[in-house]
Amino acid sequence: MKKDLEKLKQEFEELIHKVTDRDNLENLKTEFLGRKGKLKNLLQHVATLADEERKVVGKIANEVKEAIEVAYGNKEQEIVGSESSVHAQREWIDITEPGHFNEEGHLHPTSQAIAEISDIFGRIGFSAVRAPEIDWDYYVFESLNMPKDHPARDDWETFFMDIPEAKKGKLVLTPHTSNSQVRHMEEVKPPIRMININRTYRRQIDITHIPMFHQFEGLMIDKDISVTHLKGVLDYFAKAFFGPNRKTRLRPHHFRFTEPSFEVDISCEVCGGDDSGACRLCKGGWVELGGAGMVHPNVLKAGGLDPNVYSGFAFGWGVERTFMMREGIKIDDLRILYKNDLRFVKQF
Ligand code: FA5
Repeated sequence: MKKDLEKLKQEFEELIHKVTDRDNLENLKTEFLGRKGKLKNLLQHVATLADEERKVVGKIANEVKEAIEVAYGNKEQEIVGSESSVHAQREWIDITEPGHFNEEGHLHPTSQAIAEISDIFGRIGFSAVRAPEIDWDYYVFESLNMPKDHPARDDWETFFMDIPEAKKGKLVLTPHTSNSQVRHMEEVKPPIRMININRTYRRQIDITHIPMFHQFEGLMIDKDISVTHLKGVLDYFAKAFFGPNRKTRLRPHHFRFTEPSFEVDISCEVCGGDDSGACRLCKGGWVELGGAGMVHPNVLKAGGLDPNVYSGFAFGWGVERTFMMREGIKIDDLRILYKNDLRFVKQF
């Protein structure tokens, strides 16, 4: 039996040598040390041996069992070690390698311009308001002293909603932001300093016109407001937005809702205001940005204000045109702003 035990130990040691994974290791251990294993099997007649011999065999059996357990333990360590090194190799990361960054978007140039315009006017106390983008004919035209036959009220210029007329007329996709004027006067009493920036719509499309564009409307009303204040505010804006060397010019014009009315020009960034006509961009030193004027007495009345007490000015400029005239922008076709071409948008 001693020999058999020795052989068993040797057999185990030979077999364990070839084992490379946990499952086979466990199976081998069960095969030798399990309840129905080889060692138990070998020792089943030990009780029939004489006392002396039983002690010796029992001692050897314990030594064999211990040796098998030690060999098992060592193998287990070995397998765990090799498993973790395989794992480490598979999962290896180079912490010095530069990471992958998600591309960060940014605001569209028009939105950037809107934020900047609001901020510039905010600094001189103009509070931002938001008049409806779809509004009644009354606020868009009628209350602004525009007669029924005014060309802007024609279907070819303005988008009218296809729904029945109500008390304040048809519903209109606002073709300008001036609908904010009487709306604001109805809500707030002077002194008024407001800026309304919104989307506007017209039936126009070419290199300087788009059907959906943005305007910013400024309105200031108080006692003794004059053209000088208008000029001061516009100059302040031009210098803040375009830079200290730019100037504005008021050119006589006609709007139904202002009297007197002006077109506002900005000195050309390319020639710096050269009036010789040599500049290819502006042909005279100035570029038109929008309209302005002193609020018409009829508009003040529509807003519930007495024109003998109050006066004010208003202006309405295109955001896209204003942005386009910024130093270094050099956009020669306004439509590119809304073509969703990332190569263009990413430049700003
Ligand atoms: C008006 O819309 C007046 N409401 C402006 C105003 C307000 C005058 C307050 C007096 C007092 P006008 O139609 O000129 O004016 O448009 C003003 C500006 O909007 C233009 O100078 C231009 O910058 C911009 N604009 C007009 N139509 C378009 C268009 N289709 N695409 C892009 N910008 C446009």
